[in-house]
Amino acid sequence: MTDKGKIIETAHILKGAQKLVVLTGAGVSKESGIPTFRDALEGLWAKFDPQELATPQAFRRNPKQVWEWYTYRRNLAAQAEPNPGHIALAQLEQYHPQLVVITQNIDDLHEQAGSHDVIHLHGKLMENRCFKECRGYPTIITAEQIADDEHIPPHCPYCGEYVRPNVVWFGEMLPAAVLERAQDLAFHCDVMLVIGTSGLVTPAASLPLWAKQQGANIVEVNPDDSMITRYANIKLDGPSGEIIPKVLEAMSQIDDT
Ligand code: BJW
Repeated sequence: MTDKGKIIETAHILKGAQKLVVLTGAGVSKESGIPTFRDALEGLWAKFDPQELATPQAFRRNPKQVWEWYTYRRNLAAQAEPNPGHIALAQLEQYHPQLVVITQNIDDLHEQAGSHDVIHLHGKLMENRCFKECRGYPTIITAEQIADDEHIPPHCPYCGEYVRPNVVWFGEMLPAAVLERAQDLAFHCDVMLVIGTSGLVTPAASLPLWAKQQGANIVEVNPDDSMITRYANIKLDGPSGEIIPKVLEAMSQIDDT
């Protein structure tokens, strides 16, 4: 099938979906200037493997280094704006007002683009919590609470332990309620649109597989092949900032009469 044919078929599948769910990964934010997790980071951080830094062990070993890595990424994210892929996904709500976007991303570009229901599987980059969870999980620490603490990383105002970003590192459980809701959506959708993920990291990578096992159509958007590609019903090759707006445009041209 031609690329145009695949876009049109995708438009029909998405428009006809009873329960559409979107799963996104780092690729959807790449055109906003946020490097994907497995892209080599540039400059100062190029010599570090992100998989070595995103762990509680790394934070215990070298809290300053991990904190500074997140500061670098927070600065990048603060300058980033939603790209046409985020915006087109938010506009999908005109066809599916209850649309849920399940994202592995810790940025808030889906929300900035106007998506109303976004599930963050791996937490939120701009939030902090106590490393000891001294007041229960999660012990969120606001920016005001650490504004006067110049130490890197700052200290928890309740117990004095270090403060860490409110994200999910390797070897940590995903927040139970968040994972349960995502699993439920995967089990009950009839179409899952999977965008910009390598599909290497579980349990997020299992969501499209569970959906597929329940009979859902899987549509993937990714310029490269991923762990999802082999069982996707349709694979759209290309950057999401180009592909998703084209799908939305094709949806608008479907005659409903
Ligand atoms: C485009 C594009 C464009 C480019 N348009 N697309 C062995 C030992 C220990 C643990 C494990 C183990 N084996 C398995 C595990 C479990 C582990 C895991 O999966 N590890 C794998 C690496 C093997 N998972 C966990 O530990 C999870 N917890 C858990 O399972 O708890 C139970 C348990 C505990 C202990 C032991 C076993 C089980 C937690 C996972 C947390 C992941 N956290 C991170 C960091 C978040 C904070 C941060 O960002 O700093 O989340 S890791 C990182 O990967 C980040 C991402 O959300 C996640 C997924 O990455 P994603 O989004 O797929 O990005 P990339 O970069 O991989 O891919 C980008 C894609 O975009 C590519 O395909 C490009 O082609 C594409 N692309 N441009 C569209 N323009």
